Amino acid sequence: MHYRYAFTNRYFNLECRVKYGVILSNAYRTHYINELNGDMDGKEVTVAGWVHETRNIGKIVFLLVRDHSGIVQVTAKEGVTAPEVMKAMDLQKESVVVVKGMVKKNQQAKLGYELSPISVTNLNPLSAGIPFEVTGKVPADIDVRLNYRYIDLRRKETTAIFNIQSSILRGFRNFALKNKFEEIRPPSIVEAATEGGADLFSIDYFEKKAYLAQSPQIYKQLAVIGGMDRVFMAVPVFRAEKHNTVFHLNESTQMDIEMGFANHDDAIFMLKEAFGSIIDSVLESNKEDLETLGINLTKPSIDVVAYKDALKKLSANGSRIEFGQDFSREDEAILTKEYGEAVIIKEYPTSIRAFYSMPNEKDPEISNSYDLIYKGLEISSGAQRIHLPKLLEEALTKRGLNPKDFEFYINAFRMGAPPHAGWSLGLERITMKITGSSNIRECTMFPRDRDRLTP
Ligand code: AMO
Repeated sequence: MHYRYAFTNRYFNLECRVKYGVILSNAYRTHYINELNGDMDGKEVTVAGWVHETRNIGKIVFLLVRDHSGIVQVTAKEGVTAPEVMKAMDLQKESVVVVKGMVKKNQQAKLGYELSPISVTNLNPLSAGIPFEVTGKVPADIDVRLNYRYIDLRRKETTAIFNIQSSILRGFRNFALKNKFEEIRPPSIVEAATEGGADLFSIDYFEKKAYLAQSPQIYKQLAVIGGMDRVFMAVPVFRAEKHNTVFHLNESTQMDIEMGFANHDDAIFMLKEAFGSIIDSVLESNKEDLETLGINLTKPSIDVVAYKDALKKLSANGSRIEFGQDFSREDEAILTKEYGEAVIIKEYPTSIRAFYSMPNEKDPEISNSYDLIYKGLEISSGAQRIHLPKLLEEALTKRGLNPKDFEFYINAFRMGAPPHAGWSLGLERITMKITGSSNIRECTMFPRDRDRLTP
């Protein structure tokens, strides 16, 4: 179905087209640039976007106009184009314009057609210099790009990353909804730590001290104890980690689930499903974006390997790791080489996991915990939780923490808490690995790190 209805504003009098329920155009344009084609020869259209390139060779003036979907050449010729339109095309790069024109077949144009302009309107004349080339002809330093992220987003490589990130979130949601998880909104202002006390940002909360949440951990557990059974969320988390690495942010986004009446095997099964759904979503929606980034994305199979077995493989590969230690970056690279692009390592030593991780029934030295390592980086972490209050108190005491400080949390386990398990997938980390980015800041639209608080 293809409907038309009138949609006007004070500058333009255009028609808005709705196709398959999607509003394709609006008050400023009749078409997105990628909707144009040579078969529309002779048709009058209006496009809106930015001036990507300009070329003036006297009797002919070229503009390349870019919107988020593509680039079209606008060609004005003396004797054909009205003189005032030729004049209006004297524009600086990155000016924001509306071009009304006629589609013209032209074998010399890159796309086989171009626009012959009828009117060119500069919507907001530039009043400041553009800090770097968006065409990519002159590479710009990441810090400069981040300072002007709104300009950086006009580069198609940057747009590709965030288009892909949108599909990752959608893939996660698709997985969760398909498997009957309900979306919840945990608070970001909290009273206590969940992932260890040292890395919290403190804030003034009226007469009290409060903190920004390091993870939605407690709240997703409470939702399950409350009987919601399966919950999910994609939320910002805040960690005051002082180190400045290419894998860490001080504000990141976690995609989490928690499920009731479940153990670690149930949660690992769901983690595989979620990962598969995310890769499918990107493969379905981002062919051009992957091409732009030069990425050949495939959906890997995922082995599940016990920590103890992984240690043997690592030792055979020359690693000095011993039981009770976490994997180094080098170890993670070896594991990827040995087990393939994606591998889940389970049953980590209890001593190196968060206090809420359930010790294994047969061997309490190991826990019912797991990580997903993708292309050499931990992108997800989870565990079956301790749902027995006595065991929870013991786990806290073993780590030198005072159970009294966790009274509100432990109390919830005294009132009918079922066994439960869950995990968290780091949005920026998985984006990093899917897009082949070497710095996590590339995959965060407005990153927060040790030195960056703006824009
Ligand atoms: P964890 O602390 O391992 O687990 O975090 C889960 C995932 O979040 C990502 N991540 C980060 N990404 C960028 N910068 C950081 N500073 C950062 N820290 C973590 C990683 C990591 O795998 N509550 C548990 C999860 C659970 O058990 O459900 C937790 O937060 O991809």
